[in-house]
Amino acid sequence: MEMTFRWYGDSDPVTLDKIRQIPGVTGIVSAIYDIPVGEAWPMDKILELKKKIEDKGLNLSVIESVPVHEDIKLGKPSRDRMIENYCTTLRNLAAAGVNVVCYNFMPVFDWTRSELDHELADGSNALIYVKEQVDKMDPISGELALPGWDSSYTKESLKAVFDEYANITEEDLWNNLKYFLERVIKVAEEVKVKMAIHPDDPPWPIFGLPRIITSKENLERFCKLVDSPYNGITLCSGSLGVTKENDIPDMVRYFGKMGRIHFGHCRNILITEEGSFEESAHLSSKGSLDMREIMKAYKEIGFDGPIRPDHGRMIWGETGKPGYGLYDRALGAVYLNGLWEGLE
Ligand code: CS2
Ligand code: MN
Repeated sequence: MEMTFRWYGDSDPVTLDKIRQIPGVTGIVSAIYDIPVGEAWPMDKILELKKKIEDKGLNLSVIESVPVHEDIKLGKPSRDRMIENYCTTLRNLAAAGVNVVCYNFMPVFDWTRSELDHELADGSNALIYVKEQVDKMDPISGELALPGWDSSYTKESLKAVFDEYANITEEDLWNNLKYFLERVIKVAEEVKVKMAIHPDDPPWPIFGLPRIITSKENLERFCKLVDSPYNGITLCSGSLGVTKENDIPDMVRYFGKMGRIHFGHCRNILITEEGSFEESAHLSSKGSLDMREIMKAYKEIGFDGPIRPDHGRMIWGETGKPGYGLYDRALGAVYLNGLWEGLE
């Protein structure tokens, strides 16, 4: 297992100099943020990113994410050109020595929460999801924005994309995902890049938009869409773990033994009531997931890929990108490393 940490590039207040002082973190998870979704990532930008990271003694272990253009998810005719570009990016990443790529297939929105700085009992601030509040949110009012979301939408373009999704069923989304994978995995195999889909967060349909990467059954279906070891998963415990039916250690063992887990996101969450949750500290006793059992499952499958702590709370007065401060994620990394060492 390689412990990694997400870095949002030069504008990230959590600098590489800080990250490299976290004991046991050797890998960086990053991306190129200034290329429009759907365009190919040029070689020089990839090499520049890699050099910055390696100059600090760290590895560029994972790209999170190479985003999938909405036209691909919608199955529009323009998707062929976008998929072509996606394949070029994979070839370029491989040529630069990067071999794990994370992405997701969630329509329009990435992760969704109702509050980004909810104060927990200990005075720290966390992202939370309260079903009742999300149910009342109007995503096309133009007033909502979450850091995980594509900020390039205007009120009008958001309305337009919602209209397009009105005709897309879950089965359509499965078909569009299959179409994408059939083309991309062929290239991934050729250049040896492990593709790792991130589960939907939360793992249920939101704002009337379909979501399919949500459960063991659906992940199994996903693996079979294109039955290749390069068609794999980012097993995100905090995304899948908010429904009790998703047994994370079981999923780690099951998909791990199939050789399909290429990246682990290890974070805890506290289910507060059905359909609602808080992002707790990583420690097992603070949330609903048994983190030791999860790490034990990774140990059992002989996992040697990258793992990262996921979102952290804001503690010790830190401010910054919600979920992506330094302190609580660093505690998470060290805690996960401690569990791992204890399981040796
Ligand atoms: C991440 C996602 O911050 C997060 O929750 O796990 O934004 C993740 O990067 C994407 O869903 C993967 O494409
Ligand atoms: Mn995640």
